[in-house]
Amino acid sequence: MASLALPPESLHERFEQQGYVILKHFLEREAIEAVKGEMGHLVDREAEKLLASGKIRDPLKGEPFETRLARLYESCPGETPRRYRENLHLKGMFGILFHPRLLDVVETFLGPEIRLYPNYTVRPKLPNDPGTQVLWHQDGGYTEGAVEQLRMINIWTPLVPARVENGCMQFIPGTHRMGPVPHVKKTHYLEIAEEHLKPRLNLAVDIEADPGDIVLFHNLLFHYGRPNVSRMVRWSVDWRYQDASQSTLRKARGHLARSRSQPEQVVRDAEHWASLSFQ
Ligand SMILES: O=C(O)CCC(=O)C(=O)O
Repeated sequence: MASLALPPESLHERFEQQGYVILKHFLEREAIEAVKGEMGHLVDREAEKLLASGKIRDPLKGEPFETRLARLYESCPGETPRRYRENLHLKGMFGILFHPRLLDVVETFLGPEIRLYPNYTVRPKLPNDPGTQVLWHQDGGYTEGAVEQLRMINIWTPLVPARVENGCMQFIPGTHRMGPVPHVKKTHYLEIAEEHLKPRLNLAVDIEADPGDIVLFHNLLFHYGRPNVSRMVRWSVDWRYQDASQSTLRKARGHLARSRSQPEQVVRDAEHWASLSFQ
């Protein structure tokens, strides 16, 4: 595990310029394994459901984490889970969502009142599955209101190596400075309106990353997940922090991750997190 490669000023400068920064080898192995363990349990439950409904005969218990979910749904591809969110109140998620060193970095951007924004997701991006292939968007495109005023930092981290072949993300550097742009509804996801996207697509960069790497990006940065043309599930986690003194601009309020003004409201530990629910 490495310490920060760049001092906070350079991180901020790069974030302001490009709209993202990557912290290599940031998370400890145990934190990642804890998330994978929880996801393994969720996949066990998927297998039990498929077994009970007669859609599979073998729950594939020995199949590796990287491929099991895809193999389980081979016979019913239209029914694959797209994401896990409401069911992430699990002890093993606490270590990354409330990671102290990550919150230290986030605090240098947002100040001491930090909310875990009510948009935290584990994505099993399945091979050749349009339902899990997120289209070009700004995160702010999914929120109504004055999104340009939201003081937020988005976080993305892979649970398996994310490469071009299995659908790593792409970013268009600098696009966060354009402010919010219109999005159009497509079958599964919103997409940035063509007149804003097309002239900039040639500037897109691949964000290949390994487990342990943390990608911080701006709420208005143009980004998408490439198609997964491998045989592997590209598992990843994305979540967001916000200045807790602001409104979320959503019905849900999220959870306090750090606070000097209301320390008693902060999520304390893994047991506390697991006792709470999505809100
Ligand atoms: O993981 C992906 O492919 C897309 C994630 C994403 O769009 C996000 O974190 O906002």
